[in-house]
Amino acid sequence: MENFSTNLINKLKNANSVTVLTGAGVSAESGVPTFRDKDGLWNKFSPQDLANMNSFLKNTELVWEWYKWRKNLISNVSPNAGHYALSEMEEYYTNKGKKFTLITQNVDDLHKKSGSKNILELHGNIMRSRCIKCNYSTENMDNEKTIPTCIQCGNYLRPDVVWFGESLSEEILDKAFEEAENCDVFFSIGTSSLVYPAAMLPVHARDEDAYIVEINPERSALAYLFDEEINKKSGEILPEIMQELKK
Ligand code: BJW
Ligand code: ZN
Repeated sequence: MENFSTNLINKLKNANSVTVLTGAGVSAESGVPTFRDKDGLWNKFSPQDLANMNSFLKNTELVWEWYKWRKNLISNVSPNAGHYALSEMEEYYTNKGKKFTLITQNVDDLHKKSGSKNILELHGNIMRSRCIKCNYSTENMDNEKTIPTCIQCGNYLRPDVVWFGESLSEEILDKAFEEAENCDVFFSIGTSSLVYPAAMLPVHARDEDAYIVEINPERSALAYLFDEEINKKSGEILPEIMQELKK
């Protein structure tokens, strides 16, 4: 148990509500590249270059090529021990009649696939596409087409994710802030804490006196804020935390 404090386990045992924010690092051990990785196939483009509407309108084929590559990669990987530990944590609290909320910035389906239920997807879901004109939404786009189009109106489909400069769903974001502000323990796991408004969530949790914990092998941009920093991989640490919690 040298990787985390007994204080954390005590807080978790006494918590009535636990909120977790995850980022790309949680899926890294499943083989999904993170956004700011140095060695990805796409590292000549930063997410800022690709994940915005201007790029989509200017370089539609390139942006779709990137998304199709990622969709394909994501469909072929499985959740890792970190995802499973989080779904076990949800079960642990809900079985006790307590609250557990998982807020994710990830657009992959790995939390769902590992059995988590109460998930707030802040940045959408890559498996869904929607029409840029009529908003028709579908999970079954025509993968053969270089640029998939809407079966209702013929306009371009786009991935149903949140790009830079776009607003997050107000309903999901309000709920995320509410759960951050009303929890006893807040985890920020596998995120660089560079992208807003998600990066504000631990700040709000701390302001409302939650015990805030970061799990990340590297220190994030906001590491200094946290009550406890666990500089290890989530797939290694989360199962250990669950094991202690269940004792
Ligand atoms: C491990 C690990 C292991 C590795 N275990 N860990 C100035 C101030 C404040 C805000 C802004 C600003 N200028 C502009 C903005 C707004 C902008 C923003 O935040 N920009 C910043 C870059 C400065 N935000 C927005 O535009 C948002 N919308 C918005 O604010 O609306 C209002 C508005 C409207 C108009 C104008 C201005 C404001 C929208 C943000 C949407 C982000 N979208 C993306 C793409 C989603 C679709 C897709 O997937 O394609 O979301 S970008 C990308 O970043 C993706 C991620 O969800 C997000 C966060 O990345 P994440 O998850 O943190 O990944 P990484 O790669 O950064 O980090 C991985 C971490 O894991 C690392 O730390 C590793 O160490 C760690 N790790 N292995 C645990 N095994
Ligand atoms: Zn349409």
